[in-house]
Amino acid sequence: GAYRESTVWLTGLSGAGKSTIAFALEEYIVSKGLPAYCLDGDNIRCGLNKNLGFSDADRVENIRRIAEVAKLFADAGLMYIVAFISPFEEDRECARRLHENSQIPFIEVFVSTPLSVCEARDVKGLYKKARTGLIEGFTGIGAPYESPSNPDLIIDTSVMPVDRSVETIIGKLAELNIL
Ligand code: GGZ
Repeated sequence: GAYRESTVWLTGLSGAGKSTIAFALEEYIVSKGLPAYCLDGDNIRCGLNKNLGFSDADRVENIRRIAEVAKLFADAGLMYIVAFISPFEEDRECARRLHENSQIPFIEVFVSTPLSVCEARDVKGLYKKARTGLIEGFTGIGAPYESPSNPDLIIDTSVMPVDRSVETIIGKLAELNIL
């Protein structure tokens, strides 16, 4: 099938469902014989960005590098799927501009699952640690998350299951003639 190199950028709180959606989307695209590659905090923060923590400055640098890598991968012909909290609007806008300057489609997906739901899930126990002060500056508790003002899609996994979320993104990619 035909496809266009592109970056799908998922943003949202810890536990919102970004990585789950990202890897399910990757699996779908790869099952169609097309090249997709997914990056999330678990893989990139252990390697390329292992010298970065969670201060504002480090998050800015984290997102800057990821945006550059995404652009290069997309330039090389891949459909890139990025799943980071990416809490700052300005950094996400930089990532968008970087792509658009190279004529690479950039699709920002706001995974808008509310804090209360993310915290109730607490898959890794990090919210509990943040509430008890064991982690300082946890996004949504002691550090800000700036919701996107103009995302291409909004997905709330507290009301939409993963398969429907993936279908919604695929529908958007089809509408944009990317997939
Ligand atoms: C937010 C943190 C923090 C702090 C560790 N704040 O649920 P997770 O574990 O897998 O997702 C979170 C991940 C966030 O990394 P990102 O690279 O996506 O963040 S950013 O875009 O803001 O640079 C969480 C874990 O790392 N984690 N400490 N203080 N998330």
